[in-house]
Amino acid sequence: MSAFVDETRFEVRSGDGGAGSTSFRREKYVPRGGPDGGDGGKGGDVVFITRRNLATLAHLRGKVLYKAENGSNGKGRRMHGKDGDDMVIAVPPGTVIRDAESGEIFHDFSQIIEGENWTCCFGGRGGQGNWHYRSSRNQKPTYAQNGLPGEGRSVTLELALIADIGLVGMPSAGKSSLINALTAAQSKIGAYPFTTKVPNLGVLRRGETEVVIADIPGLIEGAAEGAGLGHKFLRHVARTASLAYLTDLGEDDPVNAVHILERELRRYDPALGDKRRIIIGTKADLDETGQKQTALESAFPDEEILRVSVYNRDGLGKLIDSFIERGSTVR
Ligand SMILES: Nc1nc2c(ncn2[C@@H]2O[C@H](COP(=O)(O)OP(=O)(O)OP(=O)(O)O)[C@@H](O)[C@H]2O)c(=O)[nH]1
Ligand SMILES: [Mg+2]
Repeated sequence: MSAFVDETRFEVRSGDGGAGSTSFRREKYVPRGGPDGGDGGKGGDVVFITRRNLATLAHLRGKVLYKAENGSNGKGRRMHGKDGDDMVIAVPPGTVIRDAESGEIFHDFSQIIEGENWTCCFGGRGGQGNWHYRSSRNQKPTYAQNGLPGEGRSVTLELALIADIGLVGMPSAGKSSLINALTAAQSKIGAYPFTTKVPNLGVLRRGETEVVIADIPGLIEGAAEGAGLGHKFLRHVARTASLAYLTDLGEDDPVNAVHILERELRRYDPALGDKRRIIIGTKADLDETGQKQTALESAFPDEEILRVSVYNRDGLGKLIDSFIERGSTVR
């Protein structure tokens, strides 16, 4: 399996236009033929295109320049030079292309669509051959146009997974256990923090409804300053319709964990803190008396709070109902 790459940078360059030709007819018995230089071919474009079978940017890693082909030069007998081939770069849906220097977004493939394309650099136009420059005053033009150069750009590609519900929580809150219980995902589970190093997607299905769930690495206080794995993975939940805040009912203070999470989300992007949310008390089997759950309910009286144990499957049915009801809102 290829490594998960969700950010990469490289140069792109479209092809130069081919030069127009300076040529004169050479025919038997016609000593001084007229101009017949053909036009140069157009340089190839650089085009990004979405492919749904791609899940990462790993296939683009390591190469520093993607260049389209140059147009060929024009030739005698008014022959047009061949246009250069386009450089077509396949990316997964969810890829954001930015100017590597300014950070400005050039294009955002924000929909799950196969074959959406965007031209990043247009190839240079081919030059006109001397045939175009003939006139009554100049029947022997020795001038032909050069092709226009292609354009170059430095781009950064970022992949933001597209999901309906994002699971956020402290390390070991039980995010991966939950996505594995709900979907066919096989996210790694471990009794140590930061088991999950890369985001995982899973699809929860009931009848016609599909809900895409994203499991992302754990967040800790100070993630915005880079603590733990930092908060860059939050880009993967930036576009979800809802967030599920997972808080471990086996811990001393599940209420405070929710506050810490919300704070870290807001520090990354205030809009994340404002997203629709559902609070899920995990590891309900460790809260035998229900005391932790009660604390959550009184701290967030107006919110939807669920309680789940992946160990004894307690509360899973209700949670599935709730996730399905939020439904697939992306597509
Ligand atoms: N008792 C109990 N333990 C659970 C439950 N769900 C998960 N665990 C345990 O909690 C630990 C952490 O689970 P993970 O699913 O890896 O947690 P995570 O939130 O994905 O953790 P990171 O990827 O490190 O952020 C593992 O040892 C799990 O077996 C549960 O319902 N009850
Ligand atoms: Mg995990």
